[in-house]
Amino acid sequence: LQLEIDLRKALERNEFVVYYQPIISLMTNQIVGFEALVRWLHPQEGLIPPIKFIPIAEETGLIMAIDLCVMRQACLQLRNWQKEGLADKSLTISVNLSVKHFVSFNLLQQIDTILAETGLDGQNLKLEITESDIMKNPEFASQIIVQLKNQQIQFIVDDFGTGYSSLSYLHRLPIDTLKIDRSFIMRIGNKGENIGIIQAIMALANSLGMNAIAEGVETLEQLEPIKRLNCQFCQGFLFSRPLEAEAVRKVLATGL
Ligand code: G
Ligand code: G
Ligand code: MN
Ligand code: NA
Repeated sequence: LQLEIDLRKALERNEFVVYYQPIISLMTNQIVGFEALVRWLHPQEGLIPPIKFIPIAEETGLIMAIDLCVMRQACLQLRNWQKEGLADKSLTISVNLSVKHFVSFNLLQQIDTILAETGLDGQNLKLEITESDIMKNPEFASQIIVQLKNQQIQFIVDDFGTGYSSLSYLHRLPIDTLKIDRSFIMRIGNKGENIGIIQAIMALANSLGMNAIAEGVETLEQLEPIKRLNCQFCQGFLFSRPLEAEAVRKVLATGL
């Protein structure tokens, strides 16, 4: 309960900061976008990672305010990088949405408002929702995804491969990208493991006309098979950790 009170205070005091992790095209080796990742800059405790507060935020419903706060900051930030000439028109920002928020009735309106306030185009915003959250109610999820698609907003299925997708739904959803869960990338190179699951996800993505992002790539050994399987995008410590906005400015100006 104390944490809930603290989270409310943190929202009032704007203590949530956004870090940005580059997403790299494996065709061009260029940064094509960033994933926005929230941290809590606590006045006493310092930087607190999301695993420490997202679960309570979800239980208490505060997650919606946090998600919106992150979305607003991220959209504004990208718009400013565009204005400064640092980000070209195709660069995107991906924002995570928790399922409570995803199914809330006023999500579309809230996103509209943020885009209008920040001046960012819908085509520069992507939303990430986990596979398991989508599959909790795929019929409803598809309605929302279709409406967002009408506003040019693209969809990434996060943690793909861990959520028991109903393939009959997946092929009907206008989803842009499957993000291959980090656990599959981590196991590349382990004794007795192979890249079979990643290969299967790539085959699925290709046949559904979706792109794929390999998440959590830390080594060249992990990168090699991902490239060989023609995975389009990559995100991981090998290229960059999540960065503060100021560090992103440097990276956009001079490269990684
Ligand atoms: O940021 P880290 O690098 O520690 O992220 C840990 C987890 O927290 C990830 O599963 C990520 O999806 C989630 N997360 C990070 N930022 C946000 C956010 O703004 N909203 C929601 N709902 N989840 C987030
Ligand atoms: O939203 P999602 O669950 O996809 O959040 C991404 C999480 O993965 C964040 O916690 C981010 O910091 C983390 N991450 C990103 N790249 C790497 C990586 O290369 N290695 C590890 N261990 N974690 C990573
Ligand atoms: Mn994510
Ligand atoms: Na993930």
